[in-house]
Amino acid sequence: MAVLRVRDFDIHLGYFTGVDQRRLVDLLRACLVQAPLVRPVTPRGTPMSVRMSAAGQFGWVSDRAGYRYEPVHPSGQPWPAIPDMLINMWHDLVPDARSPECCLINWYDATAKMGMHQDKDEADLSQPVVSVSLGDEALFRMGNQTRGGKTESVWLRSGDVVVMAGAARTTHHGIDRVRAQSATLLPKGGRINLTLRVVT
Ligand code: MD6
Ligand code: FE
Repeated sequence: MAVLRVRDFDIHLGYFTGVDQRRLVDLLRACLVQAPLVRPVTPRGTPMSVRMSAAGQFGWVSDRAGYRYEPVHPSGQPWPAIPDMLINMWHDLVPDARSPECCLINWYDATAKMGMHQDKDEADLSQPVVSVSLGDEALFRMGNQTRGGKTESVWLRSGDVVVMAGAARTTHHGIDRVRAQSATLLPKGGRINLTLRVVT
């Protein structure tokens, strides 16, 4: 399988086949029945454009009280288990890492985006983040350890998996835009991004 290396990010092109992607979407739908998507607000009260849920021991939550990992969904219910397909992918791609404790589920509609950021709310930044793209294509921008500077962008397609390890783990990155109706995986369109993380 082809691996594209851009600025320390390893992008595994087409890691999941079409059949696997459809199976994964079915498993995620079951997760979202137990832990429905919510639209988070930033600590300042601004609604984010993505909708979020999670699976695993922890989910990442943002509200007026701040950004943090929580062991339960805002409803008070525990998060569902991370599907085995994703656990197997994790151990295949990052065999030396600890087991993932969170699979963040982000749903992007055609207008959603994610500003440049670092993922730094986890206790052990030596552990990787692995990110799965499903559905519509998205323009993924990769920057630097500090804000600003030159960047490089790549269109992520359904089934692609990005490994953020080593220097890439703390590199700024974001999603500029989603290309509407560029995939048929999700009947109503949109994009699902899964990020698996070790939290503790
Ligand atoms: C992506 N996502 O959607 C990359 N980070 O391909 C992220 O970098 C990300 O979706 C933190 C929280 C949610 C995300
Ligand atoms: Fe991120």
